Amino acid sequence: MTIEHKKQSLFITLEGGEGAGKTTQINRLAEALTREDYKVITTREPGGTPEGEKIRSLFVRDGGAQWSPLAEVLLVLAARAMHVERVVRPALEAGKIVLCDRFSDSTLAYQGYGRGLDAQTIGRLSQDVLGDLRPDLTFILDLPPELGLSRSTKRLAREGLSGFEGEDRFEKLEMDFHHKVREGFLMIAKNEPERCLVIDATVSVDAMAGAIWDAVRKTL
Ligand code: Z5A
Repeated sequence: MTIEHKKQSLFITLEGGEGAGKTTQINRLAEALTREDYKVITTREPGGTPEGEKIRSLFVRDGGAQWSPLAEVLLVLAARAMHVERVVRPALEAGKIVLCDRFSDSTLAYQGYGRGLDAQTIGRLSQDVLGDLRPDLTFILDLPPELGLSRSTKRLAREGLSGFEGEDRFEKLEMDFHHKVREGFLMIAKNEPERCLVIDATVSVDAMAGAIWDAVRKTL
């Protein structure tokens, strides 16, 4: 017997500060959609392709690099160009639901609001990479940075990933930076309420998954 998968192309992104629960919620959402016979792919940025994962290593590891904000944008856009062309667009064209852990809102929140690069520059540089591609639905997982950082630092330590080889370059930035990033995400949500939904990330994993699932069901 062949299983008929439901065809629906939908691009959903999860955004938010460190340790907000994006990976946990993407996995929960992918399970829920798969149970309903949707074809789903999960992916992430920076990364999502072998080339993008190489850029990710440069980008998130604390190897002593002092990237300027503009250089950070160019790095993430190089990874995004590969990701959009090789993974996101083909999956959407094949009628799949794409669940992406961070996307273009992270660039505006981190390099724009966080590091101070102006939004026009980010928008101009992003134009050729994105074309007309925009997420259909974006969940902004919101929590105080102190709580998120304590969760992600514990996870990195548990997995033995802190230190020189760990993905902890951003975790090490000062608290003021993380507050600016949080405000940036909330501003993005305020400016685009039809696309973005803010999810309280201080509540339980189940409560968050329920709120996300309700919104996705309405969109399907
Ligand atoms: N970055 C950028 O600057 N510009 C860009 O354009 C892009 C990215 C695309 C890597 O991202 C870095 O890249 C990021 C921004 C920058 N900065 N950093 N670092 P990342 O997504 O890999 O980094 P992250 O946000 O630190 O990921 P994370 O630590 O894996 O967090 P998460 O995916 O949001 O959370 P999680 O892994 O699902 O959960 C973290 C821990 O909390 C884990 O132990 C869970 O079991 C626990 N958890 C999850 N949910 C809950 C709830 N509800 N209650 C209690 N505990 C929970």
